[in-house]
Amino acid sequence: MTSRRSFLSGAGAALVGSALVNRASAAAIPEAPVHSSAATQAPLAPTSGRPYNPVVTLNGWTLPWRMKDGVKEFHLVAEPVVREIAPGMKANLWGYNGQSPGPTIEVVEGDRVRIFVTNKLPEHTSVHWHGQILPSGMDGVTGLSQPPIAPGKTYVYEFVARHAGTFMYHPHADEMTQMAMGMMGFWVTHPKNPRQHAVDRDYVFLLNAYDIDPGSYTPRTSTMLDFNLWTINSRAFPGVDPMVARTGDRVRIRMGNLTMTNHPFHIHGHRFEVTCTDGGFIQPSARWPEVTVDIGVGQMRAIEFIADNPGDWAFHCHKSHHTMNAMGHDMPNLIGVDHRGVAEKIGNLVPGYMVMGDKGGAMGGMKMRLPENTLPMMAGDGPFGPIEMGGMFTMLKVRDGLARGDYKDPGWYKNPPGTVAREWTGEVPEAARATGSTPAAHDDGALQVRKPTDHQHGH
Ligand SMILES: [Cu+2]
Repeated sequence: MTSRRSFLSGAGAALVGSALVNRASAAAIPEAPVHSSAATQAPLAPTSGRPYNPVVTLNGWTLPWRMKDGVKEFHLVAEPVVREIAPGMKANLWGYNGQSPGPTIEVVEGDRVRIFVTNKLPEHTSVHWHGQILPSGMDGVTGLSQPPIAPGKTYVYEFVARHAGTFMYHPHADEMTQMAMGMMGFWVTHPKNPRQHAVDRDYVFLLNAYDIDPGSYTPRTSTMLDFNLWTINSRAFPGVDPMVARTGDRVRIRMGNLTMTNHPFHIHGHRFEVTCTDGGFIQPSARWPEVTVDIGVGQMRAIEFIADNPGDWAFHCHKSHHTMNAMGHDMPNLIGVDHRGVAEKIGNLVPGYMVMGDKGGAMGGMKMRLPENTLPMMAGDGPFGPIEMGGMFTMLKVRDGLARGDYKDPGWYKNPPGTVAREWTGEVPEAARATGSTPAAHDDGALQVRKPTDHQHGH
């Protein structure tokens, strides 16, 4: 009886105590906003702290904060999420605050930042603030700079964002698994002076890759190189939103690479300069023009250009396998093989079988039967037919007279009359061909074609 009474009073005390703790912690820890959609959200204009020009996260969003005694407070929740990779395919990933990648964090040079990290994963985690110059104990490397954040626990990080630039965050805990599951987010530290490095439109995204077997939902986490989904912010084209600009806008695109290989990103119709890396902004005198920038593993690059060429321009990784979705890999090469009737016969035995490089790459237009939850290898539809692209591909859409802050997809470009490549219906002269075996070709020092069966002639 006595023990029962003391048990009850003890339990009551514990209840009162935990209620107090909950009230206290509600004040101590800011709310953790959650986002479930993969649509690009409007830039989040700052409502407290120093002014800055916000970025636009492609198919993502910026994490709201609260000011507390002059400190910017954020709350990240590491948790399992469902991400739509593109219409028709969803993946079971891990991320932050409802999505993978997690929300973009935007602060201003000199800000004191406090970030609460709650772990709702089934295993321990940590967060590393890639590129930040901070105290060693805030660097987020499990075992080296801090103990692991156990499931259910909340840790707090605090440091000053010391220099303006382009950064990211990701776990330094069971990385092979956690990065392969999509745990990462973008971080932008804006310059103290909002006029410094100012642009009209500032887009950000991370490059990631997944290995999700056709017909399944969860990435294989032990894959080292042979990924089958190459993604921009965990979206594959045609799931990647276009980047929109008004003619004459100065545009910045910031990209970070958290895959296992490099990605040479290429722009059409424009030239750019690399203006910022994860080490900070580059002096104008040290920049040079490019149309492709290689983004190495673990690197970030920001490019800038004037969008002075109206149109719909491809913007993509130049590795052709990285603009393919899952079905593009491990296919036999049957170019030149006479397979009349064969494809149909094999197709009956092997669903999804198709012939590559035949009939002018009919892949994009072919409506093949796919396993559930599987993207066609290249799927985008354009104004002139299938775009025959997937993966790390999107578009820059430049239009005259857009309003400032208008990021809506303007639809397809209306080309001025006479400016579209067209079929030639006139006479087609015979194409000149070099045979390579004429004496003239030798004398010119032109390309010599060695013909192994021809040894008895010449020489
Ligand atoms: Cu690539």
